[in-house]
Amino acid sequence: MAIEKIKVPDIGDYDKVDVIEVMVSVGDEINEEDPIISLETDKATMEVPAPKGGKVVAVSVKEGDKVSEGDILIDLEVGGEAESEPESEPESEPKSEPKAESKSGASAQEDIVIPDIGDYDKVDVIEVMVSVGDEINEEDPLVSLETDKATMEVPSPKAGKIISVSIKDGDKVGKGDVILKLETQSGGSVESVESGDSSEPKVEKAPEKTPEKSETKPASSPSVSSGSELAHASPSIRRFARELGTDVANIPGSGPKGRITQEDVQKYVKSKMQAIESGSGGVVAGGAGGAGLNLLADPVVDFSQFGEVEEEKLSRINKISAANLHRNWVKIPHITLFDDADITDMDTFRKANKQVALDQGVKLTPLAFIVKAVAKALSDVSRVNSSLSADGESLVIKKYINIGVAVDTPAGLMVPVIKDADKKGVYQIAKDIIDFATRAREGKLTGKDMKGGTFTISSLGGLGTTAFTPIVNMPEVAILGVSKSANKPVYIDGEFVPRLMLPLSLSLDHRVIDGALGAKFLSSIVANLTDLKRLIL
Ligand code: CAO
Repeated sequence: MAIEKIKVPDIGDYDKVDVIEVMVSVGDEINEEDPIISLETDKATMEVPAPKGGKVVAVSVKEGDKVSEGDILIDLEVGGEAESEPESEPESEPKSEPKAESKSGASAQEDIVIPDIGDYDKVDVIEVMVSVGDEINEEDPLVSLETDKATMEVPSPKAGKIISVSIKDGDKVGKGDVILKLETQSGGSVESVESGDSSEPKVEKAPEKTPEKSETKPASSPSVSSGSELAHASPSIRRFARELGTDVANIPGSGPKGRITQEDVQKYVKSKMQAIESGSGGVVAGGAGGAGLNLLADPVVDFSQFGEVEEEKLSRINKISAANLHRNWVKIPHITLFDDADITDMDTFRKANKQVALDQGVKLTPLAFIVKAVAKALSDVSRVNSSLSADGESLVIKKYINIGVAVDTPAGLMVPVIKDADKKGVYQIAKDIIDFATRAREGKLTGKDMKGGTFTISSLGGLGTTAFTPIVNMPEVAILGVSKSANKPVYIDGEFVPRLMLPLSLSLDHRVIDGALGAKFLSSIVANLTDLKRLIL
């Protein structure tokens, strides 16, 4: 056994690149090529694969770090003898493959490599268009590469059957790197073949990224699309779209950074055909029909003509949560139920224990009790603790109860998750909330802290509000909004008495939970908060 330090490989010209995800933890057994971390530059997202398999014994980076070539990522315990230079060479040279005998008319295997791509050293692979087993013709596109100035396709210099593919989306490649191994029928040279004699990669100008400020999108274009010249699509996808008689400008991309894939083109054309068949032809692309999501394009307004303005860049978290909230708002048919919980007794109990808790370093706010009450309600009404399966065919009911708590931070909203909330006491939950809120505000939460939630609570109780309509945090199916408690007159036994009432707002995914079940669940939370003794049942 030997310990090897796995470092950041050559990542081109970039220095101090954002770590957006760490995919391994101490104790993980990983295989060669398993992704270790995901990095993001302003132009691309790339994964760093493990150069060999082994057991992770230390992880030196976390999400939010910035790393450069040579920085240590993990310590890996690998089998066999320690190497004299215990540093991995992550971007290893293409291994020299046993070369096939050259027999005229017999099959031979050839490495197809990246041809001369001009002045570029390492460029991004944005799309690998072939897979093992594919039969390809000469000139068929193999990969699409992207520099900051151009997108280019590398065509195959020969016809044959693909035996193996050595690169994947997100890799960086340079002249001579092996793309794939091809079994050809003609035999001939078994040398590594630069992709095409005539094979200058086909270059297409990279999309201009900044639209004209004054440009106004036609009302007919869906807001998710940008103009043809702005669409993020490789030359072959543009050609494919043209062949089907459509324009990439109309097609929303589902690939990384909104890239348009072949499947996107097919889906778009299919939806147009269906619209035509159903008599609403053309509506999908916009028009006055009002069907579907034929939204008007966002208005482009020069606000400075009306007064002084200041532009503030959105943080990465702002942008990620905006995209998630938008999807959740559009895709989930929401209903929101409201109720007030009488927390008079709970608050008396909380206040009586506040100092005791403080002596143990715990600030006891109503939220810890609310988390506990919700955990109990989730175990009693388990359908709420579920997610729709990706194919929409079934409901996945989770046997664990992990409650996310929305935390307001200077960088935006974050949702750390209190794991196994049903098994924890109120003190422990309060501790978790303080720990998460502190780390969230210091930007120290890890990806793991925010994963695995089964339900979310968003509390504005410390700030105010009497009610609000929170947005369900997909793939969860419900979220509880908590507003500020207030003393209100409640009619009990023939007279009005002052009681401390806590307003609750429960938003539901109506595809999964109907109003009756939602009301049952909300009543259960209210009952748990009103009578804390229920929590020990
Ligand atoms: N009613 C009345 N008072 C409340 C209350 C409620 N529902 N909830 C909290 N309070 C009180 C607390 O007791 C505390 O008072 P004291 O300091 O006198 O004890 C005060 O309000 C502040 O509480 P807090 O906010 O520090 O603590 P918390 O446990 O209630 O919440 C956290 C922690 C991290 C959830 C909260 O600080 C936060 O970030 N909330 C924002 C959530 C958010 O933005 N949601 C998104 C809404 S939709 O976009």
